[in-house]
Amino acid sequence: MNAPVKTEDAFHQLIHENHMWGLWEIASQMTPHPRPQAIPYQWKWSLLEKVVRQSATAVPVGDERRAMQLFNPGLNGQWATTNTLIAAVQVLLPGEIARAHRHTPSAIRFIMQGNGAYTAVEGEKVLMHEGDFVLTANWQWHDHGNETNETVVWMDGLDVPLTKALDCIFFEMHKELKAEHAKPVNGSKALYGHANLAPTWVKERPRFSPLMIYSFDQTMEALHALRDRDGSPYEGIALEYTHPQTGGPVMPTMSCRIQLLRRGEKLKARRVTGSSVFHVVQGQGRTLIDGNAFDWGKGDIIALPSWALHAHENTGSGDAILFSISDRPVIETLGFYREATS
Ligand code: GTQ
Ligand code: FE2
Repeated sequence: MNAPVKTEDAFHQLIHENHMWGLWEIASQMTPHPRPQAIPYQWKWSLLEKVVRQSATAVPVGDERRAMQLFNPGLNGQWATTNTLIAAVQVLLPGEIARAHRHTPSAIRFIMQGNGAYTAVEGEKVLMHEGDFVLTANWQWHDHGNETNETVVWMDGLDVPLTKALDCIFFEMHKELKAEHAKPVNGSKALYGHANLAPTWVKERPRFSPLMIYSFDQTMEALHALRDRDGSPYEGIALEYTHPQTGGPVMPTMSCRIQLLRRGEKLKARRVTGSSVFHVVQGQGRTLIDGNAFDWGKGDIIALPSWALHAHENTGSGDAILFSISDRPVIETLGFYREATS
């Protein structure tokens, strides 16, 4: 090892004053492996529920959505749950409408509570029920409405921090409260929601999945059809929601998954490049992340930074089901994907 370079002299003062730094001063940033600023962190449903309930009376649903954004404590107040993803919990009371708008960050929703509210995407009402997974891709008009008698709560996931890092954020408010809902209700499900049967007259091949809703019934059917398999030693019976035309991820920036951990199942530890956010759909368990135990139950949301060693375990008396979003498609496209088991 060479002796450390002295950096407090007149020469270094000169370069710093003129917005220059020597590589010898900052070389420690070229770390041997990722060192995320985001930390592993868990938001418990008991807390989320209280906050969501209070938000419903504390703030009206005005032009902005009533969505509680989950800020990672390691990211100094940035609008980010991990370095690339933001997760939020949104609540819509009976009769409420969230104004139509569009933005370049892509969004997904996972319905936590309540049935029958809608997101209208590009003029198509998508009716949502518990456990459904819903898409609002890059630059698509969307408004949310609750024409039912129950409060609905869902998790939002967006690629906001990534879009911001790339300086590609655009946003536009619609001049109307509701965009025109001219298309058939749940039309994308009729067109693309039947495995292995695709409409021959449709020529568009969008970069995002043209299927706007993946219903919980179909998801559970798929998981249970595979419950006697070994699955992955790291993820259990894990399925990716796919783009029906390409078989790839639902969006260019986000991969979304659902995984079943059977009673007593204890998965092996692994680290991967890229960050994710988990949401507990059902059951109880424990995830060890870099040596810290996170005990989870239904409704909890957990941030998992890049390269954190993690292992999931079902500690409950029945199945456990985890939904997750990650930036994997970006990582893979750019050639950065790596994994390690220690
Ligand atoms: O529901 O359209 O959590 O635009 C953040 C930004 C939700 C939404 C969020 C949004 C939305
Ligand atoms: Fe939005």
